[in-house]
Amino acid sequence: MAQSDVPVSAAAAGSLAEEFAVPSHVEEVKKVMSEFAEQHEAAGRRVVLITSGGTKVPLESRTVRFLDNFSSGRRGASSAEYFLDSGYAVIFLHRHRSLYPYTRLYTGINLLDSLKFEPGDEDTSRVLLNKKELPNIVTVLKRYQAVKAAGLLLPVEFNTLSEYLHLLKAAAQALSSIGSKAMFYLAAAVSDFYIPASEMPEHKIQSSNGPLQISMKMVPKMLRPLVKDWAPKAFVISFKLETDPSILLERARRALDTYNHQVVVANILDTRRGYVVVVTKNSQQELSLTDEEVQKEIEIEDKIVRNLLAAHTHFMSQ
Ligand code: 9Z3
Repeated sequence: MAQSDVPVSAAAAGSLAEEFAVPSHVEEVKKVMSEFAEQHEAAGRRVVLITSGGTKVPLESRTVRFLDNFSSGRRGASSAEYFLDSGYAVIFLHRHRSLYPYTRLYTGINLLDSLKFEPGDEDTSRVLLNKKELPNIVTVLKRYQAVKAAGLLLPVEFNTLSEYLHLLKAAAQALSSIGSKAMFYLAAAVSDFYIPASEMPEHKIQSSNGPLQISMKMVPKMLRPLVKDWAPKAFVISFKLETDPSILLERARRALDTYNHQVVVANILDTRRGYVVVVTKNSQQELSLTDEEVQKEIEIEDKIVRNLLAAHTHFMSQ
């Protein structure tokens, strides 16, 4: 959202716990993330935290309605696979039920249509899989199981904006111990607006009261304390989403100047599957897919991850 680069004071960022209820499991998840990062760093791996999916902002305490940010989670889920292929360990902080690495490839398919029941007695009845209905299932299953067996993927879920903010802070603190070997790949679509708990109606808003007018507050920008205080040595990438191409690059540059992180990946909603611009303080690189690449089912995330991997290596060497 365009207003999202309004700088927020340290005081506002510091009031996170006052403004947004702390989820009960956040300390426990932080410990798991710390152990994950340290274990993989000790094994010589880099660790990337990927955020993925859109946040949900409730309009009522007993929530019937909420404001949702658009994101299918595909960018985060497919990028996770390319990072895993490149030897990274991945913490996947994602919106509950948004697209997930590997299973994302089968979301359009009704699983029950690809199974066949072969009756027999208790010991011999079987369920068979029609491989044609699930393209590349054997290869994908092998990749998924190898990643699982090696403990390379740590999934963490969020639903609301509040959960997202607290878990991102916890993740940043958990990864600070591995310094520049940590990468933050912030692809989630995060709301810029919320209704403070003190101003939120408890019960369902009644339409009998007439048209609805809502006033929302600005969400504190997490990027500033993340880069400055929580994980100052990490390699940080944010995503900039716009619908108007004429303001995209200016917004991306402004975000870099404001937060002082390393990379902004800029994209336009309608063309995001085939075109992005990787913007750094002194460079600007367009990545796109040719018709031939689209035919071959090459994904833009493959190119984004390759580009960032090289940039991360360079960053670590400095
Ligand atoms: C993105 O721009 C992602 O690339 C998409 C991916 C959400 C467009 P999908 O999940 O889409 O594959 O369907 N993410 C960042 C969106 C965002 O809200 N950015 C804020 C902004 O642009 C900064 S944090 O102001």
